[in-house]
Amino acid sequence: GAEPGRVLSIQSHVVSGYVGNRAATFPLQTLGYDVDVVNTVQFSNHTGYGYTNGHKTTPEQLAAIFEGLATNGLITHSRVLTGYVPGAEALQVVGVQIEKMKKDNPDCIYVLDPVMGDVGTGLYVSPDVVPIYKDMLRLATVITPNQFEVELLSGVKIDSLATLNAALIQLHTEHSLPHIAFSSIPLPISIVSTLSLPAPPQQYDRLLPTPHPPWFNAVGVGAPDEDVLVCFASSFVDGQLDTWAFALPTIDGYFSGVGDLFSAMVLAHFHPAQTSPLPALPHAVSKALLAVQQILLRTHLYSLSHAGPSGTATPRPFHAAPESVIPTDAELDSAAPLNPK
Ligand code: PXL
Repeated sequence: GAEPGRVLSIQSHVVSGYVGNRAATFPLQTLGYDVDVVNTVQFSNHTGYGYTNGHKTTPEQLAAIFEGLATNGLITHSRVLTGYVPGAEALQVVGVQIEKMKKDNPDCIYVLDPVMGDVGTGLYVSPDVVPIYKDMLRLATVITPNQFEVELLSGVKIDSLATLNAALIQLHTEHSLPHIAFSSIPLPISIVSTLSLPAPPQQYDRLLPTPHPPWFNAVGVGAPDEDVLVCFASSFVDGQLDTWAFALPTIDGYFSGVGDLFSAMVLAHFHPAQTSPLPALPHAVSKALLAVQQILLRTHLYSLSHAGPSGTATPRPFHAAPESVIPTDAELDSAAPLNPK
């Protein structure tokens, strides 16, 4: 039978740095999950360096790992996460494995991060993976695409709230996809202020700023467009579409693996039966955004202490979030369930 605390995470491994499994495993472990790790590549470093060396796990090698686990009765995970899989044939093997897991346990929670590229960098996997991801969407509980990936999967170019909505509806309906957590797109504050964000319950005040949040003026930068990141979450369950938007102050700097941390935290905090204080998806996204924001803030401070304000660790200037949006350590502690079981 399925074991509630067990996660199977199928992503990249880098020797130096923290992306893929290196960004997902430890945070999941701190939340009490028992994480089984399949590495889709072993690279020296992430591909953002411009030079990377190492190996991709071949489709045969991936199939062998899954076979070994299955033969020993070790596939009892109640949650599965997939991220960077650069080749089509390897992705196909992963897809077959997920299909088996869902067949054996339809309640298995599958978070699919369709890692394919970014608006700035373009596609960074083989183009042949796109149709395979489209086919895998029907297996997913939650997907965590960025804007580039939503556009590729839906075929809709996002340049307004109307096209954003159309893209999300297309993905939900065409693939019977229940949940989408669309992580952060920079939006003009003029649009953000027209979104009807739900009034957050009291205990979420620091996680879910409203359209005119206290930090908006407190940041004191006149809120140029790039200072607001908006994350959209949408659920399509029993024919009903519900959407939520989360606005967050931007933390400037060059960070890698942020999407990988985000998808892992969405997986960790998604509890399907939950309805209160928020439904399962906005709850998970809220928790995930808080964790990501805290880790980025601390990473930024750490890089400053190493490199100095003009050092290379964080090349762009930083607009500190005001105290009001930074949870205390006590709040952080109480925000995370220590044991998901
Ligand atoms: O963060 C996505 C990612 C995962 N794995 C590897 C990467 C990247 C992005 O550059 O290079 C190896």
